[in-house]
Amino acid sequence: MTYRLHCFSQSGNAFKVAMALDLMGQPWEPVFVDFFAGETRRAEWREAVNAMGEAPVLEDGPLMLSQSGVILDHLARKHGRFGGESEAERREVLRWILFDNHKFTSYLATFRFLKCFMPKEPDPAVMGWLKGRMDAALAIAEKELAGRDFIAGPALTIADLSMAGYLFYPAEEHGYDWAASHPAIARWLARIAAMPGWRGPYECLPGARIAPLR
Ligand SMILES: N[C@@H](CCC(=O)N[C@@H](CS)C(=O)NCC(=O)O)C(=O)O
Repeated sequence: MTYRLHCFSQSGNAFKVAMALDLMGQPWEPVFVDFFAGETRRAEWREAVNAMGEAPVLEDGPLMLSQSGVILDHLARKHGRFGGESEAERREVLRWILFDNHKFTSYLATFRFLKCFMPKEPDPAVMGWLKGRMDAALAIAEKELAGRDFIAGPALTIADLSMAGYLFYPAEEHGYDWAASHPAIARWLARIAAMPGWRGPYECLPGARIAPLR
């Protein structure tokens, strides 16, 4: 069975799921979501694909799954990969995925979107505030990863894929040179990228790459 992933190349949330499928060796095909043409805001798309108006959505046969954390958990359980080995590890995985969705991806993705893809010049006060929140969340990850190889335990889990999703985009998009500013994060990203089957976001997701506006 081939999974169908509704996605587009700029979506780090979709990239989290694409990475999981690739690293699990699962066949999948992309279904392009024309996000920048407003597809996720259309009533028909919300009716047919996701009432929350968000990518990614994973089709697993009759199942239509949304929220990258739910999709990652579904895949980890179904294929017995990257979900943590014990109850304690599984709790850690969930803990970091929740942290990622609230404090990590949320600020990074919003900052990058306003910087790169928003035609209107963003408010510098908003960007400064987002940068502060991003730096605080990154400092937490940097401290944790200085002491171990993966974020939720001794081995790669879906929590790593969730946290790392947006960090794999080019420096010109998010503005960080990881090796210079966050060396433990840089080493962790290299560890993930060395996993068999790994591809970058602009290699595996559909839709033209857009040059950052600023
Ligand atoms: N928590 C969600 C976030 C999904 C999300 O924000 N997706 C973006 C694209 S990366 C989106 O479709 N946003 C539409 C919108 O906010 O209107 C997840 O992890 O899947």
